Amino acid sequence: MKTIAQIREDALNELNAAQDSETIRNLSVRYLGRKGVVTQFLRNISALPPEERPQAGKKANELKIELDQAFEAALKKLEDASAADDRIDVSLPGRPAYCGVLHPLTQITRQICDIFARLGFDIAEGPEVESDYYNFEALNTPKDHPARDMQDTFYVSDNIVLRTQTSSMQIRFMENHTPPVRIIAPGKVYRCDSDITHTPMFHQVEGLLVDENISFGDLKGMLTTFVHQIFDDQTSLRFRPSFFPFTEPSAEVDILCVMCRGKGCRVCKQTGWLEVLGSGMVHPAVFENVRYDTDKYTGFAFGMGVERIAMLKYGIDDIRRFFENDFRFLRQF
Ligand code: 2NM
Repeated sequence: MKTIAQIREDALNELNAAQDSETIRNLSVRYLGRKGVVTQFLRNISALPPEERPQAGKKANELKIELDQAFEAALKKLEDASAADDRIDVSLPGRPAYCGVLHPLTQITRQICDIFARLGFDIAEGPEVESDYYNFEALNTPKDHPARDMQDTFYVSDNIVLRTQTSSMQIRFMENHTPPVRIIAPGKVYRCDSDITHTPMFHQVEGLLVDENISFGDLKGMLTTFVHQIFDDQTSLRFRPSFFPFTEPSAEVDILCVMCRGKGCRVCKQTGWLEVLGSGMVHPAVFENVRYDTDKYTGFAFGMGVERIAMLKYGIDDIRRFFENDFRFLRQF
């Protein structure tokens, strides 16, 4: 009898001290397993004097049930505690609430505008739904010009289009202001076009400077300064002859390929150069449309795609990234 009481006390003390389920399971094996202390005791009952056997057997069986229940209860208590831990792990770091950022196109538009603001340009903004007159006719773009085709321009009605360039704004401005004029027109423009470098809506900044004695040299100086500020002042650039209906002469501004530094690669289509701007001396026909004296005034104009500048500056190869609104992309700039 004394031994049973002793076994019980030892087992319960050890269970009390147990901290984890493995220790408890080991205790269970050690006391109640096939070779366990209680099991051995029951097996050895036959060695006791006959009159003690019934009582010893009864006590040992009771202890077996008591310990079994105690071990089970202790295991369940541990499991419940760890389940509670699964619900709230107070040691987990909090989820960060990211701060919003300016869209990369907003940032680049502002950088472009800031550079020209320091060069004395004012900002002129105007309608995106534009008349055929301001978008094409006043800009010396003839009726049979391919840009006026339904394939290239979004028509709202016969004489109303979504503007294909922001120069329409410059016509509006010139109608209401006499030279000197120094403006840039940033904003959205629309063309029926869609691939990895074209989206049906994109952003442009176009500039216009009109005064007495403005020459192609002024255009070159101004645009060289701009390119050196928006990229960096070591950037090589060239002026390449081109054509626009609203300028004569016209020139494309190229920078040395940022990827291969002029060696020729996939990005520059093996030419070593990347087109960044269109420009030219304003065509006299445009000035006549806004009643500027073509004997007195000359001017230059230029236009650039904001997406294109951003893609070259940041090495982005797909224009659609700008419009997917994936915060992982947008946050990088
Ligand atoms: C360009 C390229 C060359 C341009 C011309 C005018 C205006 F109104 F004066 F005629 N504004 N912008 C121009 C000239 C735009 O974009 C590629």
